[in-house]
Amino acid sequence: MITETIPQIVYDKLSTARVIAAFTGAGISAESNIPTFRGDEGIWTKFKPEELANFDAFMKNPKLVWEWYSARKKIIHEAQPNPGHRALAELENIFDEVIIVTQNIDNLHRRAGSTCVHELHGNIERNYCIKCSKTYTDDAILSGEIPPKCEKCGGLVRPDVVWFGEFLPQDEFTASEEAAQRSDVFFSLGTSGIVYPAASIPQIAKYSGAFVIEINPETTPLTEIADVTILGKTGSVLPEIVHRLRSIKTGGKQD
Ligand code: BV8
Ligand code: ZN
Repeated sequence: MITETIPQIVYDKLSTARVIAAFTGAGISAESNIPTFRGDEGIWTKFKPEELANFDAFMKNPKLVWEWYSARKKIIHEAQPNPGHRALAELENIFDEVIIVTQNIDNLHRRAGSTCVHELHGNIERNYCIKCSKTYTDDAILSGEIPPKCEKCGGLVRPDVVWFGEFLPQDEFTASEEAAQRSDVFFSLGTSGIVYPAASIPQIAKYSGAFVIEINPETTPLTEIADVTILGKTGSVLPEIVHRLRSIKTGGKQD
């Protein structure tokens, strides 16, 4: 079902659910003014993410790749969690278990208050030396030369994110698969669903019997496995769902 409003079945399924999982992509952070990858806004539209977010590009032109990442770090440092992130964090007061599986590297789910977050593609606020693995915070990095060099061994420092052609952190991926398998309701939120193996997580949820709800202003390849696709923005649809859920759970007393 593809709809612009929230159908009753969403509330029926949520009211009997125990475990909720949410798979998120760049779209949930769009309303925090962080450009998505494949949208048409943002200063880096002339590059495809695959061209910059890969190790060879980094080794060939570490300065250019670092210019892209330091520009994104600055945008992310100024960004705030939006009502979509906060609604997901609020779900933890309603359900026994809420697990967030994110492709995003912006740390906004944790900053919104979510306590169980699996980061499939790393976290832009962490950096490490490619030679000796010494870790660096952004403060240490952004105040110095670009590309940053390791003070211990002189090696190149890189952002702690998963680039194209690189394996995802095994522990995070395994935990995300398990969350998908155990979820009663599985949200797919603000993702184009084209980057693998991350995009296999919603499929695992579906084939494990979860009720799959997609929220996105447009349909995606995941629409065909979703039970409901709500054509809308997460920053408004998720708070509406949580608001209505709270009143259902408190027996309809309006807060
Ligand atoms: C891997 C971190 C095994 C970095 C990212 C050839 C060689 C090697 C691999 C491949 C290959 N061909 C294909 C592959 C696999 C490849 C892949 O999937 N490529 C795609 C492009 C086809 N995957 C990999 O390489 C992965 N590793 O396979 O390892 C391996 C190892 C060695 C050799 C072979 C295989 C690693 C993938 C991870 C890449 N890193 N990010 C960084 O961020 O800088 S991916 C990047 O894309 C981000 O993580 C992002 O989250 C992710 C997915 O994009 P989305 O989040 O979905 O964002 P997008 O902009 O696409 O969509 C936004 C959506 O939001 C839209 O639908 C829009 O409508 C919606 N939206 C907008 N506003 C709102 C909204 N929704 C709701 N509300 C709104 N307000
Ligand atoms: Zn080093």
